[in-house]
Amino acid sequence: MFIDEIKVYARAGHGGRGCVAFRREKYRPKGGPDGGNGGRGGNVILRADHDLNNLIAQYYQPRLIAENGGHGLGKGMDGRAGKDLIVKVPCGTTVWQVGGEERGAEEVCEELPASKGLLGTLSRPVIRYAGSVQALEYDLSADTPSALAGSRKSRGILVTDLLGHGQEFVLCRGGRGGLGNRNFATAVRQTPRFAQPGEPGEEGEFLFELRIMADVGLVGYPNAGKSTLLTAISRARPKIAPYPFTTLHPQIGIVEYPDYRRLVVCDVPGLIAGAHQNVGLGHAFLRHIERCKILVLLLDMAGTDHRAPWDDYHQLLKELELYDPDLMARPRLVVANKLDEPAAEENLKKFKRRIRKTPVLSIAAAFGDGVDLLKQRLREAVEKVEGQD
Ligand SMILES: Nc1nc2c(ncn2[C@@H]2O[C@H](COP(=O)(O)OP(=O)(O)OP(=O)(O)O)[C@@H](O)[C@H]2O)c(=O)[nH]1
Ligand SMILES: [Mg+2]
Repeated sequence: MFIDEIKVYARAGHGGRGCVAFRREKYRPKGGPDGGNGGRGGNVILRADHDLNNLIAQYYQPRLIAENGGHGLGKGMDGRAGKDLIVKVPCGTTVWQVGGEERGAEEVCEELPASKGLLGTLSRPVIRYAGSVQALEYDLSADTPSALAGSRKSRGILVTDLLGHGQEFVLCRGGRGGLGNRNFATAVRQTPRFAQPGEPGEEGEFLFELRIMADVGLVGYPNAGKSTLLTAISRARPKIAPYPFTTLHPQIGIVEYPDYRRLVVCDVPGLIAGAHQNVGLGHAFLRHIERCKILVLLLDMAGTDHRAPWDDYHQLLKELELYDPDLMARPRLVVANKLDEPAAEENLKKFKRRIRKTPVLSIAAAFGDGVDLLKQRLREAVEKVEGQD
């Protein structure tokens, strides 16, 4: 199963209660207050991991709840801190806060109800969820590809975008532990019979959205031979069949070069006219090409499905533009496939005549013809993009 979008509930651990206790010991009458402090609650931390390629773990475990802090105890014993919950997510995961209107830090402040025997209010107001505050502080331009920033429709409040392997983000902060009664002893109040309760941990509902971070995105009509090409240039073995929509989920392949340079290539399901409006397999998978450094437009030059390649070309560009106009600025290679078929030669001539300025690379993916040159071109194009960054 391939999951690229999932809603989760996250809650950090609550802080432990402070303790009300008095020292009892032989020969030490009225030993004074010695209630320990509560431990802090565990944080919910997201960590990007390049070994993962989809959000299946969150599909099976959509509630991310960190451990609570331990309560304080007598004899001055502090509660233990709650363990942080580290959640691994694939690189390229964007986190949105959902299910709550945008709130400022002041508005989410909330005081604990006063209760008998406890310190009525905390000195610091409790913040239920301060995620929106973190989101505001997050600098989009710092580590997000410029092509991404601003191009997406909002899906809530953007909380974070995890790109590089090992990048971490504290999604929900654990509550602080309450202070034990020994902290409240003064010269005039030597037996404080109250302690602080712990703060609640932050909580919220979030949408995790994965946009695969590949170097090259393969775009084309169904049956154009995208999966065949991926098989020819990498060790990936996606399903190949002579009917449309064989590929239902994005597939990843690694192209290796003799000098150990590697490129990540992403084969997405076929695009058809109206895909941006959810026709065919829809536009859900189109998000996976948003972060590709270059795009390969693969055309079936033999017209096996009785379509003209130049119509396909214009339609593909139109769909990409309608989905996200920024994609038009992305460097792209136009590749003509199935050149082994008799009709392809003639079509290629016509195609080149109609689309004059665009260079076209011709291959026969099923037979490996022209594939080495294509690999070279892919590398050059990717390195050019990387050089500009
Ligand atoms: N003659 C010829 N057939 C090819 C070539 N490349 C792919 N095919 C055939 O085209 C058909 C479709 O290939 P796929 O690789 O599954 O196409 P796809 O673009 O991944 O299709 P979807 O996953 O449905 O979007 C298969 O029957 C392949 O054998 C080629 O270079 N020459
Ligand atoms: Mg395919």
